[in-house]
Amino acid sequence: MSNVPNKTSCSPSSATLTIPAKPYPFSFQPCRTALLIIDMQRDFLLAGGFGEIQGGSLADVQACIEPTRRLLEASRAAGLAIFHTREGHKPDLSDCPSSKLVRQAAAPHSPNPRSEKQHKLVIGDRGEMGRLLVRGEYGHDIVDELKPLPNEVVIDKPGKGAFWDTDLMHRLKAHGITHILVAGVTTECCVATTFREANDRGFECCAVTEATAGYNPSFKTSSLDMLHWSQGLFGFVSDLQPLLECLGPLSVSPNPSLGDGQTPPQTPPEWDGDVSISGLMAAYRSGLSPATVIESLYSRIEAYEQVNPGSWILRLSKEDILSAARDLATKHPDRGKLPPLFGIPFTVKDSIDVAGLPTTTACAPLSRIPAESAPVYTSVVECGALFLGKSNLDQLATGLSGQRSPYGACSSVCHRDFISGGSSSGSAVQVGAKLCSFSLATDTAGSGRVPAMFNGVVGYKPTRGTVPFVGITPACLSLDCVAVIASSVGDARLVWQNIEGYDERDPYAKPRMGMLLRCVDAIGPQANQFTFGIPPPEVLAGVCSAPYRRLFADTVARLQRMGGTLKPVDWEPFKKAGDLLYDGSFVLERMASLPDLVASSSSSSSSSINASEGLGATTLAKTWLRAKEKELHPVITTLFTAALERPTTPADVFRDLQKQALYTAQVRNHIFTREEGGVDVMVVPTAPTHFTTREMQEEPIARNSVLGTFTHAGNVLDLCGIAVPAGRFDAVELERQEGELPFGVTFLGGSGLDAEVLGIASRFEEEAARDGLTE
Ligand code: TIU
Repeated sequence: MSNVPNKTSCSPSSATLTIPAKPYPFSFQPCRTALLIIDMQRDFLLAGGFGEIQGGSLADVQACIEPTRRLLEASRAAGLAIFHTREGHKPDLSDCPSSKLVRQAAAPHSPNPRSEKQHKLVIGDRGEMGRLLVRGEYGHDIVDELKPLPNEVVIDKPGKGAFWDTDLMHRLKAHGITHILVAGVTTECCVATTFREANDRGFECCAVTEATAGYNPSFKTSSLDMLHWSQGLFGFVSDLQPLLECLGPLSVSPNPSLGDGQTPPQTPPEWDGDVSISGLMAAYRSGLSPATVIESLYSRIEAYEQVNPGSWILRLSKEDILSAARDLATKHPDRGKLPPLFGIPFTVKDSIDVAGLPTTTACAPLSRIPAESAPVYTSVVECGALFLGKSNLDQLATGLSGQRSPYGACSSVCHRDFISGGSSSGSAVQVGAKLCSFSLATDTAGSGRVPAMFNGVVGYKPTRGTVPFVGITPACLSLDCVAVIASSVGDARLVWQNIEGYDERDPYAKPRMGMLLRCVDAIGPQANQFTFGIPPPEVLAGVCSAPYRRLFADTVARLQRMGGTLKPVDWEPFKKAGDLLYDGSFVLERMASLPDLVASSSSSSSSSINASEGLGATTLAKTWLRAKEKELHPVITTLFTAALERPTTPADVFRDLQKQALYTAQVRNHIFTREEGGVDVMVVPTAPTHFTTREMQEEPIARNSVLGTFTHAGNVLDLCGIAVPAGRFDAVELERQEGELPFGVTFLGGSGLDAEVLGIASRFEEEAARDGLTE
C-alpha cells in the first residue's frame, strides 16, 4: 500500500493508492475515482417493496447497508465524487418496456411454492411503500442510512444497467472520473450489469465485497467471481477493510470533529481572502461564515472601484448581500452537508436575466426588467452561490475589446493601459481582481475566452446547447453560448456541472442522449498521452505579436513534455468558418431581434417606428439604429450600419449556412476524431496580441477582428473551448514602460468533447503552475 501524506486539503488527493484485490491489486487516484452506489432503495431493501415481490432474501441485501454506509462515510471524508443510482420509472411508465413490465408476472406458475407473493404485483402497482419502482414514491427513495447529500449525484435509471437512458456516462466524465468503486444491490442484477457496461466505456471498476449483496448468496459469489475471472475480465473485486484503511488517512475535511448535525464552532475562523471555490468551500466546512466573507469582499470591491472602475452595471448593496449570506447560513446549519456552491460569490454579465433587476445588455433602449431569472442564474443560486451584481459588457454582447459600452470602458486587471477584452469585460475583470469566485457570461465570437486571457483567468465555453441559453439577451442566437469565467479550470468545471442540462425552452438545446461520448482511457500510456494540432506557422507569424509567438512556442514545448503529440492539421476550415462570422451574412442575425423589440415598444415610444407599416427587416433595423443613435455606442452603430448596407441576398444566407455545415462536418470527421489524422484538441493562442485601450480606439473594428482570429470559429463549428493562462511577459515587449501582461492559450475540442478538453486543460494548468508560470 502506498504512503499517503495525512494532509488537510480541499480537494481529493492525486496520490495513487493501491489496495489488495482480485485478480491483482487495484490502483486508483482519489481525485479521479467515484464511489458508485447502485439502487440502495427501500423498494429493494425493505419489506413490502419490489425486491420482496421478486422473491428476494431481504436479510441478505439488508446486511450490506452497514458496510456500504461505512464505505460511503470514508469516501465522503476522502473527497471522492459520490454517485447514487435509483431504479424506477416515470409515473406513466412510458419509459418501461413491456417485457420488463409483464415477463415475470406472465410466468405460467411460480417455481417456488414459498413465494406466494412473487409477481402478484408488477411495476407501477401500489405496494406497501407506494407504487412499485415509480419515481417520487416512498419506496423509490434511497434508505435513510445512505441518504445522498446535496453535492452528490443521483442518477434515475429506468433499466438494470445504470448507463441505459441516463446521463451517467456524461456525469462521470464531467467529473473527470476514470476509476469507480462499486457498491449496492443486487450483485447479480443491476450491479453486475452496470459494472460490465462501465468496463465497455473504459472505466476501471472495483466491486467492494461486503458493500454489495443479492437475493441469493451463491449468485453474489458467482457474479463477483465472473467480474475478476481470467485476470480481470471486467475488473476488480476487493474487500471493504483494506479500502477503509487506505481512504482513512485521506480525510479532506479540515474539521473532522464537525460531524452530522453539529453546529460550527463558537468562534468562526477568519477569511484568508482566497476566493477560489475549493478554498472557500474548505473554509466554510470548517465554520467560516459567508457574512464574514462578504464583509471583507465588499471592502475589496469598493477599493478596486477606485483603481479600475467600470466593471459593474449594477451592484447589490452590501446590506442586501449580507442579508442573503445570513439567510444562507441559517438554511444550511450543518457544515458537513453543504450544497456545492455554498456562499460562493458570483456575478452575471448584464445580458443574463435576474428577476426584478434590469437587463441592459449595455444598451439602454433594450433594457427591461424580467419577471423570471435565467436558468443558469437560478441553478447556481439553488446550489448556494451568492449573487453580487451585474457586469459590464460590450454593447449587445458584440465585441472582443471591452471598450464598447456606454457604461464605461474596462482595462485589464494586469495593466491599466491595456484593454480588458470583451464582450464579457466586467465578468473577467471581476474574477481577475478576485472580487468574485466566478461570473456567468456568454461567448459567441470569443467573448468568454478573450477577456479571460487579458485578465489572467480561465474562460470556458462548453459545447453549445448543453447549458440552457434561456433568459439571456441574444447576441447572435444560433451561435450564442453561455460561458463561465473562473480562476481555475477546476472551478470552471464545477460551475459547469451545476448549470448544464437539457432545457426544452432552448430551441438549440442538444438532447444529451444524441451526443457522442467517447470511452475514457483510465490506465496505461493512453491515460497520459494526447494529440494536438496548432495553427500553421505562417498564420501565427503573420498575426501574433513577438511575445505571443514566443510564449505560444513555449506552450507547445510544454504540451509535448506533458505527453502531447503535435500533429499537422488543416487550418482552412477554422479560417473559413471564422470569416463567416463577421464577413458573411451571419452578422445580420445580430439584428434579428431588434425590429420585433421596436414593434412591441412602438406604442409607448414616440421615436419608434411602427412594425405594422410593413417595412422590411433591414429598413426596420436601420431606422431603429438611427432612432437610438444617441444611446448606442458609435462603434456598434457603424458596425451594424455597414452590415445592413452590404448587399446580402437570401441566397447568400443559405450559401453561408451550407458552408457552415460543410466546415463543421470537416472538422468533426477529419480533425476531432480518434481515427488516423485526428487530434484530441486544437491549441491556439487565445488572441494574437494585447492591444492598448488607445490602439483599440484608433481602429476599433479592424483590431476587433484581429482579436477574434483564433476564437471566431469556435461556435460556428460547434466546438467547445477553454481559455487558460499560459504565462506572463514584460510589457516592454509591447512597448510599454513597466508592468506585466498575461498570455493564454485556448484548448478547442469537438462537439460534446468537453470532458476531454477539460482534462487536458487541467493537466496543462498543473504543469504551468509547476513551471512557475501561474500563482
Ligand atoms: N431484480 C433484481 O434483482 N434487481 C433489480 O431489478 N434491480 C437491481 O438489481 N437494482
